Amino acid sequence: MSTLVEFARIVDEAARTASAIPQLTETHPALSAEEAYAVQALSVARRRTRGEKRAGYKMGLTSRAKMQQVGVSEVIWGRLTDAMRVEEGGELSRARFVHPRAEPEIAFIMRRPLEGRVTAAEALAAVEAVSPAIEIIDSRYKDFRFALPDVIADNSSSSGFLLGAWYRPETDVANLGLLVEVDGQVVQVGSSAAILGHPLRSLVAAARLIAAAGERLEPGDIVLAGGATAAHALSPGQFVRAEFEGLGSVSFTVV
Ligand code: 0L1
Ligand code: MG
Repeated sequence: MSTLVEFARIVDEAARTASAIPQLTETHPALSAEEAYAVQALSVARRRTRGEKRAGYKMGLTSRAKMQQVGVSEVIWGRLTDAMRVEEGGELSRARFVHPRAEPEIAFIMRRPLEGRVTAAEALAAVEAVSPAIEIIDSRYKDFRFALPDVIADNSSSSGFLLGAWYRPETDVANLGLLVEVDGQVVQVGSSAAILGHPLRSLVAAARLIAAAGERLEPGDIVLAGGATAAHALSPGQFVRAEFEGLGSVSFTVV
């Protein structure tokens, strides 16, 4: 069995059983980003064989603060499946994750295919609607610590997402104020402009980066544009609510 196939099994099992694992780069420091994306594809293929369906993509490390934290200047991406979706206003089981965190995002749903190097106008023309969203990230690595190839292999920490109401694609999402509350206390305040200066830039990057892996955005795909604030750690009993200027709110309870 090749090393990449074995790595895919390891990260997939860690996600499936909510078990923390050592970083892959501890034993394989030369693991490249390209190899890590191959591991990601193989691990998501394992989910697909268990019946999970393609739901779209997530963009990660889209804010300067997060890039600096991991020491990179390029955004990363991961794949979404239908099993990661959590109903807006519903419950999120803490037991399904290793150390989950929530971050407010803007989501796009695609109307037309989008592929390769595109302009912001071309990207917008391919969008069916935009919505406020929350991403649940969960690194499967011990202590939420990893090098860039580790996190890419681990599906860029993708583990869950919630979507709010859908709005027309021309809705201005460039610089919307937003906040995250836990049990009524504000824990994060920010702006959608933290997402690469404009969430649409993240969609442009998604089309380009995904094409490098031989894939494209398809009609019906959801694209999570990236975190607009730091991610907040989740514990059972919390009621989490993200409020977006002009777009309403997205909420869930951790059980
Ligand atoms: O969605 C994100 O920006 C997270 C990407 C991976 C890094 C992390 O898990 O914090
Ligand atoms: Mg995110």
